[in-house]
Parts: sequence; C-alpha cells; structure tokens
Amino acid sequence: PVTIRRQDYQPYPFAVDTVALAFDLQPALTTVTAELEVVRQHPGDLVLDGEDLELVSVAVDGQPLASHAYQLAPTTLTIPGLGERARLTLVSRCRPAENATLMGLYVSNGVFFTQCEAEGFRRITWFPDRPDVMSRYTVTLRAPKADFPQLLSNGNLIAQRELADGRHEAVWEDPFRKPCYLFALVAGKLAWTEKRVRTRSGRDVLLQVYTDPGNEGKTEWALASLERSLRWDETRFDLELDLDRFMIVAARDFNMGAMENKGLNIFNAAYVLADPDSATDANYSAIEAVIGHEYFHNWTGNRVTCRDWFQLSLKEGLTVFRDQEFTADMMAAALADTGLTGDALAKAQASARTVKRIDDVIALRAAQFPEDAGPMAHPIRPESYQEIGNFYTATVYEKGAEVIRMQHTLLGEAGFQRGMAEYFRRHDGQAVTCDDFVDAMESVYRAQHPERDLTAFRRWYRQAGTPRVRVTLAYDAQARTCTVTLAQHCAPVGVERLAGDSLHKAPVHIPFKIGLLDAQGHPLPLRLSGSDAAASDTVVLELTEASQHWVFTDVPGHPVPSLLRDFSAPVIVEYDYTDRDLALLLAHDTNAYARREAGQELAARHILAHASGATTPPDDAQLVQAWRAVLDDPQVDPGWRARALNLPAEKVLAERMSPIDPGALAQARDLVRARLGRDLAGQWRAAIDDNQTPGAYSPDPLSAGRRDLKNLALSYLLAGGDAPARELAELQYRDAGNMTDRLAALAALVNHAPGAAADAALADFYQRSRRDPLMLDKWFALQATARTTDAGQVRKLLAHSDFTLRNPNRARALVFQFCLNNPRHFHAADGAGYRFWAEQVLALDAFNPEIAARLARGLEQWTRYAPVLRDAMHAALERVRSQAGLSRNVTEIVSKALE
Ligand code: B3K
Ligand code: ZN
Repeated sequence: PVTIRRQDYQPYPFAVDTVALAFDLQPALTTVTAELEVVRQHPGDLVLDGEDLELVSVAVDGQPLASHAYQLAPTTLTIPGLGERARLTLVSRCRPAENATLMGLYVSNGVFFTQCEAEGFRRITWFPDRPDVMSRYTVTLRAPKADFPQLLSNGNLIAQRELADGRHEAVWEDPFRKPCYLFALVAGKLAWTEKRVRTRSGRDVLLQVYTDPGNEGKTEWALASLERSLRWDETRFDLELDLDRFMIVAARDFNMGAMENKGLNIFNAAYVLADPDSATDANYSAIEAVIGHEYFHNWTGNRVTCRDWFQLSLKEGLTVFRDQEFTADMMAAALADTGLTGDALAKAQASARTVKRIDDVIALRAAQFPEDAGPMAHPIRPESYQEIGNFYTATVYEKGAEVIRMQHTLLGEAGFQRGMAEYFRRHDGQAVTCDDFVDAMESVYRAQHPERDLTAFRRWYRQAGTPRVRVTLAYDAQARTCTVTLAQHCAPVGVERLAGDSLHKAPVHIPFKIGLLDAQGHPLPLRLSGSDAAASDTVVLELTEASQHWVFTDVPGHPVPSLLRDFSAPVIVEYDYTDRDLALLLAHDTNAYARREAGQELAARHILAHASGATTPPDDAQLVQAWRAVLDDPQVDPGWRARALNLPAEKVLAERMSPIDPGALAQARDLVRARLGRDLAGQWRAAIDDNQTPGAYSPDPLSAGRRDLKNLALSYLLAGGDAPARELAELQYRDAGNMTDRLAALAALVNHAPGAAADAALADFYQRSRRDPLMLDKWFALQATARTTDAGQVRKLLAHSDFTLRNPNRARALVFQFCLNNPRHFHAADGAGYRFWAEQVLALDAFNPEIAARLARGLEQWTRYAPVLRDAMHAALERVRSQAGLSRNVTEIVSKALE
C-alpha cells in the first residue's frame, strides 16, 4: 500500500471553475455526464480520480477524444497536453444498487443517496477528488417520477419539469464554491416536515427534515434541534445561515453519523428519528448534538474548508468543540424553563454544563486515550496515512476538540470569538490548514499578552500521545507558601517508537486549572507570588516548559490540591493523593468536575486492587462511606450524582492495568458494585423514590438526570442481589412511559437477574420493536453487551432473521457491540471471541471496507494483554492479514497493529 505524506502536498495544476452534472438515475445503471470548466494554474497534466466507474466518453471543448489521446488506469484518467482553458465532458456509468460500500452513489431502502467524504466523489464521476479544488455546481437529476418523486441536491431548486416515459427532472444550483466531498443528491419517495424561519438579518429560510414515509412523525425533535442550531450559531458565533433552504435527509444505511453536504445534510436515521416510545434520553441528546454538528460545519468546514485531508481536524476538532458548547448552552437554557430562578438556576445551569463536560471526558478517555497509546496513535494532524477513511478518529475529532478548547481557555470567550472572526476575515471561501487557524488565534493571543506566543502550543498538532503531568506540592509552614511544580512528559507512541533516538518530543503548552482546599475542604483564596491579580479560588497555570513551578502565598496549612479542573487539557495527571484526600475532594470540592474525578480515582483504586489479586484486599468500607456522602448530599443535582456514583468504565480501568486481564477486571468491578449495591440499599431505594419523572416525557437535562440516577440506583440494587428490586425492575419495564426507563429496566434484568422474567421482557421488547429498525438495534445491542452473552450466543443472534451485516447500524448493534463493548466474553480465554472477530472483519471487508476497518481496530491493543490472550489475538490478526484481496482500509489497520 502507498503511504501519503503531509509534507508531499502539491497544489493541483488546474482550477475547476464550474461543474455541471447530469444524472440519469437508474438503480441498476446510472449514467453521469460531467462538464468541467478547467483553467490552468501550474504546469502539469490533468489527472482525474475514478473508482468502479465505466468510462463512456471523453470530450475536450466539444470534440470527442480518441482513446489514444488520454490514459485510463485503474483509478486515474490522465488527459495530457491541455492549454490554459478547456471544457471537458465526461460520460460515465456506475451501479448504485450493487454498491454496498455506501460510498459514492448507492441505494438504501429504494432511495438514492450519496456519500462523498473523504474520497467517494470519484465513485460518481471522474474528478480531481481533493478538497482544495473548489467549484460552482449545477446539478440536473432525472428519474422515473413514480419511484423517485423527490429529487434533491445542494443549494437552490431552479427548475423542474416532466419528461417523457413518466420521468421527471430537477435542476439545482449551489451558489457557493465547494469541494466535491460536499456534493450530495437524494432521490426517492420521502416524507418530510418543515418550518420557515427568519434569520437574524431578516432572510426567510426553509428548514426541512426528510425521512421514509410513515416516519415523519418522528422528526419533530430533529427539526426543533435544527432551528436551535441556527439560532445558536447566530448568537454565540455571530454566524448566519447563508442558504435559502436547509435540508436534512435520514438514511437507513449509512456508514457513520451524518454528513454536512452543503444545504443537504444526509444523516444516519439513528440521529434523526425520535419519539418517547422509541428513543432514549441519550438518543435525544445525540440527535441534537449531531444536527448541531453538521449544521455548524456550514461555516467551519464548508465556507472555510481543508486544504488537504491531513488538515481534517481543522474542521472536525473545531466543529466538535462547537457542538459540545451548543449542547452545554442548550442544557443550561432548558433549565430556565423549569421554574428555577436566581442563584438556584445559576447553580443548576453550571451543574448541567459540568455534566456535559463529564460526558465528553468519559468518551475521550474511553476511546481516544487508548488510541493515543496504541499502534494507530497519530497527532490530531496526522503526518501520513494509507487510507484517509481510517483517520476519522477519536484523536482527530475529540482530541482535536480539546485542542480547540485549550485555545478557548487561553484566549477567553471574547478573545476566542475575535480569533474566529479573524479566521473568517482571512479565509472565507478558501481551503486552508490548521496553521492558518492557529495563526488567527495567535494574532489575538499576542495582542492580549505581548510577551507570549503559541509556539509550544502548536506542538499539539504535531505530536501524538497523551502527555503526563506530574504534580508535586511543597508546603513551607514558616513562610506560609505552597510551591506547586508541574512537570510534563510524553513517551513515544505508535510509529514514533520506530524513530528511536532521533525522535525529539518537545514540551507542549498546557493550560492547567487548579484550586487548593484546606483540611476541612474549604476553598483557599489563591494568591500567586509575583502576581497582582486579585485572589480567586481557581487559577489557570500555563505550563510551557518541561517543568515549571508556581508559589502560592498566605496558605494557612498543607493544602489538598484540586487538579486539572474542568479537564482543562487532554493530559493524565500524576499526583500522590491519599485516599483521605480523595474522599475530602469528593465531599467538598467546589469544582464539580474535579469533585467527581476524585471519586472516580478512589473507586478505580479499589477495583484495580481487587483485580490485581492483592494479598490484602482493600477495605471497601471507605468507598461505601464516600458514596454514601454523595447520595446523602441534598445540594447536588441528580445528573451529576449519577455520573459521580457510576463506577469507572472497564476501558478506562484497563488503561491502568498491565498486562490487561479483562476477566479479573470485570469480576473486580462486579464485586465492588455489588458491595455498594448491598451496603447502600436504603439510599438507592430512596434515590429511586425521589427521582420519578411522572407526566409527559421531556428530554430536558433535569428530567434526564433524574432518570439517570434512578436507573443507576436500580442497577446497583439488582447487582447487590436485592430481591424486591427485581420486582421493581419488572414493573418499571412494564409500566415505563418512555424508552429510557423501559430499556434501563430491561438491561438491569438481563444483566443482573437473568431468568424467566428477563427472558419474557426481552421477548416483549422484540415484539414492540418489530417494525422499528432503531428499536431492533437496541434489542440486539442490549444482548450483545449482556453479562451472559458469549461468542456462542452472539452467533445465534447472527442467525436471527432480523440480522443483516449489510446494514451498518445492525452490524454495529450486534457485532461491534460484542467485540468492542463486552470485554468479559469477547476476551474469553479460549479465543472464541477473537475467531468471531476475524470472521466478521473479513465478511464485512468483502463489501464495506470502511466499516470493516472500524471493527478491525478492536484488537489493536493486543500486545498489552496477558500472554494467553495476546497469542490468540495475534493469531486472529494474522488470519485477517493473510487474507487475499484485503482492502487498503483493513490492511493499514492490521499491519500497523502487527508492526
Ligand atoms: N464529515 C463527516 C464524516 C465523514 C466520514 C467519512 N469517512 C461527518 C462529520 O464529521 O460531520
Ligand atoms: Zn464533522
């Protein structure tokens, strides 16, 4: 496989000013006529990309080219000898109904869809398929009207007419220049809901959400989320919708979450359709977040796009940051409607924001930290790739968002917004780099602090790995000072390890938010020696060197530090807390993020000690005591409590275990959970009683937080073997007024009370789900991750008549959930889980390499496991690697894992 390197970037020799596409849509064989106006910019041949296309004809300035006048290779079409300007006409054919890759043009559920990012446009027509070639598009769609009444593409509908033979035609024009990865078309029988709204500057725009007929009743939340996204971008980022019409279309078969095509977003139906009976609180919030995310791309991604795919985080990190802030703002805003006022409202809003922050950090730690320590580790701006589809990663997205967030922390909200305005002033309409973004931010930062710059900060874009920050405190009782030393270190990871001694990793710029507590848990006012800033109870230390120290004055006694408040940087903190320090922080820290973190650290210590088989097992009474204090604290809101009282995820714990023993870890976590369930049964019952949400379902954060806590309490009780709680779970399953409660009760029964009642509930859930693919996905996923489901049982589910590997959501629900989220059974000592994995990777790779490669990543951590498992994983990886005809996608993943 060929490795593409960032340093090899070359501009394209031609500009493509306009593109006219005409589609004769037939599921079996579609003909595409592309007319391109090209203008020479640099010397060189015109090389076009194409994949799985049948070339019918090529003409230059209306003159057909004889076949010796161009070179046709498997994935390129080269036309040499063009002058300054030319009009190319390319006619080609593709086979949408057969296209199971779900890249390019394909048919799902009788509807034509496209997916072009990153390199799918080349499966539609011959084209310079790269983001720095930006053009104006006119698109003509023709199809039989009876089967394809809706014909949609980017921009504005400018003409429509009937054709002979029951066919019809629609012509769309996108007024904005765009790279081809933002092209889209949809054609089929669709139902929709819509709303007209007026933008801030007074333009009337049409918002529409399309889906398969019969499901338009489930688009209300999506449409409302779209309107909120539009408003939020106007108010928080001063960015207005630039189109007259903005469409979202739900697809049943879709490789990822959604796609931000200009004016025509195409979504996985899972991120559009919702009603209280079929969607959980988590679904509602994911829909709002993804709709926001794609909408926000209209500016951060579409108006300003990426020069090349190495710059992917330019749009993704920034847009994830924006969607995270959107959700936080929406959660805070929803609380204003709950009757709270004044201080109580402000407190609840701050807490809701922290809950969002906690959820984002949980996701980062579970997915990105392991990635950053494994063979696929890469900087947020990768240096090289074999297949760009493999780099839509937690690092590019979620760590990328953290890198943007740190710039926000360093500049402040007002400064960050000035930086954004500067970025758009400089680059609107262009394809640019991550450096261009940081340059705009740096111009503001330097104006704020003439003596500083972002030189060390830029290393976040170049270096992979999670930095560790070692914290030490030295208290001087006589001088009443406390010296805080921060030292950073980042070991070589992934391919960096191959560089050996030649690798030089330099310190990065880390905004490190900290507070100090006294022995009673009160916040101490912080005064930094040499600074005349007023005392405050939290400060951001800017660590830019390998090691630096700060002296706090007027410190009355040895303090307990509250570290990395709000997770101000994507790093691992090392500090020698005592268990008492942690309990104190969990009980008193005023920073709700760090407060929860202390409890998680305490729980992690207990679980890891059990898992290691320590000769003197830890005394869990301490942990019970700490958990009881949180349960008894009337001050804090239920959503936060649910997150504070949940135990750290196995994936996060595994990062701290060497070698990783998933069985021991699962057992240890069970043991601790059962103990907490038993010893605090009264408190858990009270939590259930106190957090009912009667009345009409609402996904607002207060109600969702109550359900989180109530359902966590239910699972603790069942895990603790509480007999009456089983009945409670059965009743909750039966009487639930919403999917969140029904699914939580079902999960509690299946996982902690297997038997006749659990089976009956599962069967009932299946009956309720039969006509709803998204509910069936839940039914499969719940079983795939169950404590009782091993590889043998997963194979039985694989044979179920409702299972198909061809639908990515279904494959994810069963196969991915088992391989990636059921560590207890996936890592069975007999290797059955790994053999299953290898079979499924190969089965998927035969028709959908992008999805196969995602599953392939499931074994990349193999070297870190106990020897028996390691050997079996190695064998499974070799089995996949040796397969003839393996895709470039999967080849890259398994060969890097085996390197
Ligand atoms: N930009 C798309 C991702 C496309 C992935 C293609 N392999 C969705 C998003 O991040 O908004
Ligand atoms: Zn995105």
